[in-house]
Amino acid sequence: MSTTNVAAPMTDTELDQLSINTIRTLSIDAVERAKSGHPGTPMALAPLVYTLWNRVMRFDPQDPIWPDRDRFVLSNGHASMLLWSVLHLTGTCAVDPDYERLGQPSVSLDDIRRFRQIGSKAPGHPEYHWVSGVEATTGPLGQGVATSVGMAIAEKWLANRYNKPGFPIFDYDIYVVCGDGCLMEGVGAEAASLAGHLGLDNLCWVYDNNHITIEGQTSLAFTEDVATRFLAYGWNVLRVGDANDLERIQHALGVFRETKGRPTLIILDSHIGYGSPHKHDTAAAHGEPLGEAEVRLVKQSYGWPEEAQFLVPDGVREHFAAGIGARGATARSQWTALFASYRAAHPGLATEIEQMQRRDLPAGWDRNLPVFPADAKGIAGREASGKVLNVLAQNIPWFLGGSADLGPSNKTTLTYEGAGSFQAGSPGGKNLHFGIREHAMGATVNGLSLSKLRPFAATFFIFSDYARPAIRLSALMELPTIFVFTHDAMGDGEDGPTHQPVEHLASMRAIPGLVTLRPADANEVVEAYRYVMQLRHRPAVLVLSRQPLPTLDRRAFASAAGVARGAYVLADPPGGDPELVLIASGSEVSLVVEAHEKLLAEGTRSRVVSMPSWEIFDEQTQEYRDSVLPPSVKARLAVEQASTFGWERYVGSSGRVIGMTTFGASAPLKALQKKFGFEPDKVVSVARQLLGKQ
Ligand SMILES: Cc1ncc(C[n+]2csc(CCOP(=O)(O)OP(=O)(O)O)c2C)c(N)n1
Ligand SMILES: [Mg+2]
Repeated sequence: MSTTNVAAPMTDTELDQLSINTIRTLSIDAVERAKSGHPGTPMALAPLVYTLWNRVMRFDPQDPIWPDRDRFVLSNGHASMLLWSVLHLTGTCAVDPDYERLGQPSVSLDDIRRFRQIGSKAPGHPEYHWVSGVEATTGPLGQGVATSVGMAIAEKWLANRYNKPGFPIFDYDIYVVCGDGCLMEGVGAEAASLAGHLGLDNLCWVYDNNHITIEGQTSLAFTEDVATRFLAYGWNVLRVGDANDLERIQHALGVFRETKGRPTLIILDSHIGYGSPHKHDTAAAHGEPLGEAEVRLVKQSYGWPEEAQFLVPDGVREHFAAGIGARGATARSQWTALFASYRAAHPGLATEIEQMQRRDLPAGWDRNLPVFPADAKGIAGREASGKVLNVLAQNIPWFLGGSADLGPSNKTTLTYEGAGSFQAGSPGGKNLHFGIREHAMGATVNGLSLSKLRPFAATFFIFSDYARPAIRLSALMELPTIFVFTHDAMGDGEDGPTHQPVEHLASMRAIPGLVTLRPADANEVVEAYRYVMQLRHRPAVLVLSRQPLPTLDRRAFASAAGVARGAYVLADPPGGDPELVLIASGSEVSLVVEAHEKLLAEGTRSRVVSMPSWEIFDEQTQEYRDSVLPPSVKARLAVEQASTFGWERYVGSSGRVIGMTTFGASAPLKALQKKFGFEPDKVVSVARQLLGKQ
C-alpha cells in the first residue's frame, strides 16, 4: 500500500525548532567526523545564537563587512561550530583581504564536513583572517570579550565623528557570547571594568552560565557572584533562566537595546550537552565527540532522523533567508541609500569612511613629520615618538590611542588642541585611558583595529608581557595595530631588574608576522613610523628608549630612510671593503659608532650596520642582505642591550654578541653599562679578539 503524505506547511515555531536542531546536529556531526571538537556548548546555545541571528542582529549575509552591521563575537571560541553552522545556514558570503566580495559562500557544507581539517573554512576556533563573517579570532578565553570592548569604543567614536543630523551612519551593537572561562580570566575582568567605566551601552555579553568547565563543576574553582560583580562594574545585569526559551532571550536582548548608559550582561542558564541522555550537564560534553551510540540517542531526543548526517532539512535555509537575510538586506540597502545622500551632504567625511574601510591613509598623512638635526646630546626615542604621534593624529582623523596609565612617561599623550580624552561623556576624544590594564588594552586596540580605526597602545616594554596574548592575536588576525613600548632596555637604571626588559625583544621577534622595530635615533623613529603606518595587515611593535640618544649627523652617516629595509650600512671604512661588521639596534648603535671610530683610528676596517628590524631585513632580497652583511666577512659583532638569543643568525658561528644573559640590576645607567659591557672599549676589545689582533 502506498500513501501520499501531503505535509502541512510548517509553522514558524516549528521552523525555529528545526533551525535550532540543524545547528545542533551539524555541530554534533562535524565533531564526530573530525573525532575532535566541542559539541556540548553548541547543543546548549543553538537557541541563543538562532534568536540573536535570525531575530535580532542587523547583519546582511550578502555583505559581511557592511560598516553598520551589528557585530557578533563568539568569545568561547571552542564552540566554533555554532558560528560555522550559522554562517553556513545564513549563506554568508566570502570577502578577500582587499575587501572585495567574492560571491561564494564563506563556509560551505563541505567545509563543515571537513571541520578542523587543513584548508577547511571551518577550523577549530574562529579565525578572523581566514573566514569571512568571523569578527574576531577567539579561542584563548577572555580575548573575545576584551576585544569587544574595543569594538564598542570604536562604534561610539565613529558615531560621534561621522553621524550628522538625519544621518545615523554608525549605529550598531556588539553582541558577545562567553562562558565561564571568559569570566574567570583576568583579561575579562579588566575589560568589563573598563566597559563599565565608559558606560558602553552598545555592548551586550551573554554569559553561558552552565556551571561546567573542563575539570568538572565550576564549584571546583569559581563560586563568586558574577551578577553582583558586574553590577559593581556598573553593568546592567539580566538573567534568563532557560536557554531554550526563545521569547525570553529575545526579550532580554530587547531590554539591552533600550538600556542607556551601561553595558549589559545577560546571564543565561544553560545545560551543556542539551539533549544528551548521558552527557548533559557534564564536563564530558565539553570537548570530545559524543560517540556514535550517544549521537543516536541525542538525535532521537531532538526528533531527528538517527541516520542522517550533516542534514539541512528543507525550509531551514529559507527560514534564515526570511529572517536575518531579509532584515539584513533591507537594513543594508537603506544604509547604502543613506550613505549616498550623506556623501552628497558631507563629501569629506564620506571619503574618510571609505578610506578607513579599506585601511588606506588619507592624502597628506605624513606631512609635517619632524626631521631632527644632528645633535650629540640628542633626544629620547619616546620623545621623538611623542612628536610623531601628535603629527600623525592630526593628519589622520581616525588615528588614536593611549597608554595603560603611563602616557606621561611613554610620551604618547596627544597634546594638540582638541585631541581630547575618550570618556562616556566625550566619545570623540583621541586619548584613550586604559587604566593599568595592559592585557585589556591589547585586546581593546585589536577591537578598534577590527573596526577599522588606526589605534596605538603604549606601556613600558617590560609590561608587554602583560599584553602579549593580545599582541599575538593581533599578528594572527593580521591587524595593523601599533604597540609603542618605551623604556626599552636598562635606560631606567635605578628601577632595577623588575623594570628592565631582557628577553622581550626575542619574544616579540618570535611572533610570526609581527614587525618589531628598535630605532637608533630620532630620525629612525620617524622612519619607523613612516614604515609602520603603511602596513595594512600587520601589527608593529616600536621599542623606544627612555634616555636621550645622540641624533646622528646624516650628512656623515647614511640616511635614516634605510629603516624601511630593516637594516642598512650606516658607516663604512674609507673606500669600503670592511673586514669587520658591527651590528646594533637602538641605543647601542651610537655606542658601536664610537667603537667604530676608535677601530678606524687603529687601522681596523669596520662597518656599522644599524638593524632596527630583523623581520623587515629578512624580507629583503638576498642581494641586498648580502650587500649589508657580506658573506665573505666572518668577523661580525652584534651589540644589543637584550638577550643574545637569536643573534647567531646574523653573526654566524664565528661571530660574537655583546648582550644580556642575566637579568639587569638596580643602579644608574652608566654603572649598568659598565657592569654589563655596553661600552665602546669593550666593543673594541671584542672586535680585536674577533680579528685575532691581540
Ligand atoms: C586562556 C585559555 N586557557 C585555557 C584554555 C583551554 N580551555 C578551552 S575551553 C576551557 C573550559 C572553558 O569553560 P567554559 O568557558 O565554561 O566553557 P564550556 O565548557 O562551558 O563551554 C578551557 C580551560 C583556553 N582555550 N584559553
Ligand atoms: Mg561553562
